[in-house]
Amino acid sequence: MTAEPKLTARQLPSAVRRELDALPITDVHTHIYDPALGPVLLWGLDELLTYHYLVAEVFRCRPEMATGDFWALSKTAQADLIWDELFVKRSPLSEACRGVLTALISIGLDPHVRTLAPLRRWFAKQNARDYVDLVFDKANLRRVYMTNDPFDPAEAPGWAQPFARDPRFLGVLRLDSALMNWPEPAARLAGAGFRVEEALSGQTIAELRRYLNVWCDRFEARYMAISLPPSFRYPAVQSPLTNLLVKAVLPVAEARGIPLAMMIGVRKLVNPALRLAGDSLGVSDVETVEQLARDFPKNRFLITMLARENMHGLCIAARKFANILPFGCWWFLNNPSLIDEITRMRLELLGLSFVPQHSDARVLDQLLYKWSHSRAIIAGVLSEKYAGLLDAGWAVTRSEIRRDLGLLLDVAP
Ligand code: RAT
Ligand code: ZN
Repeated sequence: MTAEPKLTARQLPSAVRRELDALPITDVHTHIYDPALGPVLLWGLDELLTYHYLVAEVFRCRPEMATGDFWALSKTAQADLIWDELFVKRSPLSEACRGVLTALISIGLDPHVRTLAPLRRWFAKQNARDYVDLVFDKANLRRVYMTNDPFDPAEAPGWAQPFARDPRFLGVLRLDSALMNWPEPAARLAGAGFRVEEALSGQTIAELRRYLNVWCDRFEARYMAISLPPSFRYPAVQSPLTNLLVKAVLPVAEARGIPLAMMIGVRKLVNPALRLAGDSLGVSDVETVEQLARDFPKNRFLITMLARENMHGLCIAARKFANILPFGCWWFLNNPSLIDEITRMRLELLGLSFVPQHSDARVLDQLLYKWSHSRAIIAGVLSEKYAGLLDAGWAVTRSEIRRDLGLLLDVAP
């Protein structure tokens, strides 16, 4: 048997790139759905163009446009307007715009059009199930984690009856609708048959745990997830949210052996008129994450934060607590320059013990660009890091690179 050849410095970049392109990825956070759940799975041209990242950008081109006038348009008319403003009248240089081009080109469509009619004709011939296969194949994905919310009116009907699950779509119980802004969710939970009261009595906590277990069972949830404001603190005796997390969520997560994903740093609806596009960010408290990890050593925490300023602190927290797993470059951090910086920093501080990226795709088609853009950056950063090993006198083979990439991007946390 001949030993596997060691890669030279010249061979490294293309070897890393090829291995990463060939790796079927596990996408740990998306907003796309098993096609059996019906219309909650968004896909196609008009959804792609009315993505809230692009909605925010169109208002920058048309500051005089009343938000109400935009929302009054049909989805098709909104997409036409976005195409005209962001792709026809100016070059589509932003990351969200570039993504649309990558997505269209990767399925063989020519985006050099002034009106969308020719592209719409192609999409009109597709059906959701076949399109899922096409996108998974082109983006080379093994599986994606959904964001499942029992109170989402678009999603809930799909779960009313059992159905044959597509094993590529893993369940995640999203907690925001049951926990945030307490006591608002109390009536919602009570309406769903859980005997909760506004006061956090023993019965309320017990019933909330029952809710979590019922829905983790129904979704076959691989983790629970919540998005949190920058003001989130633990310990915080007076905070209903912190109390609910500590008394209801963490015990259930521990008993089920599943992690809790905390996505920290969102300031919801700073501009409510922009709806989904109206959220902003703030610097969050890394000490809170450390204290939770220390006080709940049997729980596992998947953590992502929205502020660039938190990225270094989160790496250090993960070095101190093995039950913290940093994941992804979330939302406003999902841009090439920032993915490059954050991935570099995480590799330097954490080796291979983090999840470099998730897509956060809200529209199936976005998987086509979010992953190809991220693969390119991650491959570039890794090539440099392997080159550093060669400089130090260490040898690297293709199969070692393949193994390492799997540890980063094909994990089911
Ligand atoms: O990135 C996004 O699309 C955000 O609107 C959110 O979905 C965020 O990722 C979240 O899961 O709360
Ligand atoms: Zn998300």
